Amino acid sequence: MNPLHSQTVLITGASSGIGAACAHAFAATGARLLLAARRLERLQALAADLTTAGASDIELLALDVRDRPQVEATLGHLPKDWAAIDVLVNNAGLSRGLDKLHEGQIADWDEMIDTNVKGLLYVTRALVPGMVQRQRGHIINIGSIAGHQTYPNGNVYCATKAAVRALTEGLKLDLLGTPLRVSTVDPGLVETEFSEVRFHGDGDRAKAVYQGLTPLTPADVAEVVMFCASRPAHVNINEIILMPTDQASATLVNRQA
Ligand code: NDP
Ligand code: 8X3
Repeated sequence: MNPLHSQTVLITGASSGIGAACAHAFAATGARLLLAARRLERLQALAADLTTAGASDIELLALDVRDRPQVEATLGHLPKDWAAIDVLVNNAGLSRGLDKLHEGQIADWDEMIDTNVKGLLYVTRALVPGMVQRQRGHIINIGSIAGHQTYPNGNVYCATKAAVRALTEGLKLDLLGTPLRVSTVDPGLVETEFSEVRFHGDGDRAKAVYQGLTPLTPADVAEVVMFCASRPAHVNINEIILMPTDQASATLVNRQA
């Protein structure tokens, strides 16, 4: 039987892209899924698809990871059967804008920092104590190549992903001596709604990001998340960077005209 069968997996940002792909991948192992995001209707549609594909144990959480009281109330009072989370996928995140730092929109910065850094921290702080108490658990953060290499105009988004990298490392250090595992999966270009969100709904600009190259798919990333989650208990995958074959660094891509 798959080692993830019947394990309880919480995925933040499950309503789209990489998070939704992770939901499909974990569902295929027979895992029990707690799917969280702000757009409940999207989660309901995803749950319907997963159920059609054979999944049965799914719980949905309308959750804004930026809202600390909501995170604490929701994750602190999960239904009894759902409280013992085995795998946490901290995926909720976004970029807003692509501007020079000195010309950036402060509202964009706040949204990225509140979501990618503070939101990830709130969720982690709410769930890891239970994992420590149970002496069981795996935290898988979705970082980015942007956390390793800062690119022009990426400033604050890159800083949030550098923070995710530091927090992953810090959590691993702080959990030494427990059986808990901590990983970060750090992709390059993945075609999702990411760029549409970054460009505030400008679909043409978003499409251009992936034009002329073959980007990663959300399923490619989910496969790597599954690899981390399915190692034997004594193996901790600390960090994986993956990028399209058409990408060599945060800024260098091979585009066909
Ligand atoms: P999508 O825009 O497709 O998905 C983002 C997800 O995050 C959505 O489900 C969204 O749900 C959720 N989310 C955003 N803000 C919040 C919030 N405040 N509270 C709860 N959920 C939230 O993009 P991706 O799938 O690409 O992004 C997923 C992760 O992958 C992000 O952390 C991103 O930084 C990272 N990443 C993406 C790459 C890419 O090229 N696409 C590359 C490297 C990393 P909802 O709006 O319903 O709340
Ligand atoms: C998303 C990948 O390179 O657009 O984290 O920042 S990138």
